[in-house]
Amino acid sequence: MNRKFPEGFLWGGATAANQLEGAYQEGGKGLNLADVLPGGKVRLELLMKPGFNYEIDQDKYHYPNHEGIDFYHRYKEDIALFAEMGFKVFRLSIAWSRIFPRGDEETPNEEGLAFYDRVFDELHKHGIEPVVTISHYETPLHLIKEYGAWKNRKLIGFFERYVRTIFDRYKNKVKYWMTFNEINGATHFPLFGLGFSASSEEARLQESFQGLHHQFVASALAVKIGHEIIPGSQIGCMLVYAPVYAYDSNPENVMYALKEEQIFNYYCGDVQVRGEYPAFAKRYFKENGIKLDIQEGDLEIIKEGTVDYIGFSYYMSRTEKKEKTNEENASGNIIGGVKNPFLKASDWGWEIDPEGLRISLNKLYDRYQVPLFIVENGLGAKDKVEEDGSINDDYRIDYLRDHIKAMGEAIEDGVNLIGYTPWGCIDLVSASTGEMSKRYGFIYVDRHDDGSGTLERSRKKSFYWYKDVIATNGEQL
Ligand code: BGP
Repeated sequence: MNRKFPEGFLWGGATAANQLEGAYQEGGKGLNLADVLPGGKVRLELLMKPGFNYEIDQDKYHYPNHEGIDFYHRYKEDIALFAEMGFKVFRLSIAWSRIFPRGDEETPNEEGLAFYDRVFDELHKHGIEPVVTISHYETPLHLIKEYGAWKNRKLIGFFERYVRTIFDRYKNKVKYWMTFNEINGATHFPLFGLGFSASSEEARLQESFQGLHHQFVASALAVKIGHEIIPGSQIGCMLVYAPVYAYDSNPENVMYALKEEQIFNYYCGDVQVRGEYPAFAKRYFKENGIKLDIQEGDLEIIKEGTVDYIGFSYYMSRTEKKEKTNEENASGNIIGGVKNPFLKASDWGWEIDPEGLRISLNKLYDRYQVPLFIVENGLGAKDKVEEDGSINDDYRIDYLRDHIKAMGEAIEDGVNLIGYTPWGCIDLVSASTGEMSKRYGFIYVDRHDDGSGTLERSRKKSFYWYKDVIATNGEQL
């Protein structure tokens, strides 16, 4: 018998606007970052190297986010399927450029606001509570081209206007919010979260830590404003969390792993949860030639706008060694590290480590003592549709079962975990590769890497399995 989860545990699934909505030029929406990212292997290369060129080359590439999985027109059907699985919550993001098409105008786009009204109403009709990410890799393109995105302090003011607008509009419909998706990923791949790619490899740290400072102020303002406009709202940060293991017990490797853990995993959490820059930042900045421009009043805002909970994504752990050779690199894992001899990896090289989730939950709770919410987790895999139309994704069920067991253990360890929304509960466009064939869903979508397919939805084996998990509150795995 498995562990039953706490009463009221928030089971559900997670998505982001740019990866499922499509309709990229409908309803008055402006272009955003995701609209200019081509699909296929080239995406990862472009994402990781400095000097990304934002000009759309329609003839050369396919842009999978333009159509997504057409949630914009099919949300009713999709929400009915989520309800059939028994979802308590559904995580989605609001595309900033649907609300402010350019990002810097004074008046919002009513059609964009009305679209999310319809989506939230539909969710509530089925008794599903929305969990909204305010910014998920979707900076309006105009803000990128005109202002240099989060490099520029002006973005704080534009973001403030955007959050006031959506808090006001949805105050009776949305209680759970998160500010910036995977905010700490910015130092590795600034393009996604900060909307700019570094001007050079040498400039990457300076530019991304400055961009992060602007986001910290913006996020803290959002928390303050949200609490004023929506009493009782829960506003969280969102981290990409991969616990860092030392490759072996050599103290030099242990220290190296600890330092990586501090700067990658804890830096943003410390600022957003504790409201202060951590002590270890000073030395790191000095050694890496980073100088932050912090203006008067910024630190007070950060102090006053601490988050209510930590939302985080968990896909894998990371193993570190001070001196590593090329062959030891964990291939495919975009966060880096060396191969862990104890772990198997997904087809994309992401190491599978359910025990690492229990470790993560313990570490995060020990450090912060605020409620934790796993807002992404899952296995990207290629699915096969059988002749009778069935999809037997036992590998996905195995992955999720092991991770849910680890969550149960962590709760028993004393961790306050409030919910679980596996990533891509319906197949959608992959963020790092732009592929459709890297699937996470309980619901299959007939759509392929080249843009072909009917977009028809069907239930995978995992759909029925997850439905039972929710119905028994985690007891039947
Ligand atoms: C996270 C992002 C998601 C997402 C997921 C899976 O980093 O927040 O947007 O897509 O990872 O990654 P991928 O789609 O690259 O497999």
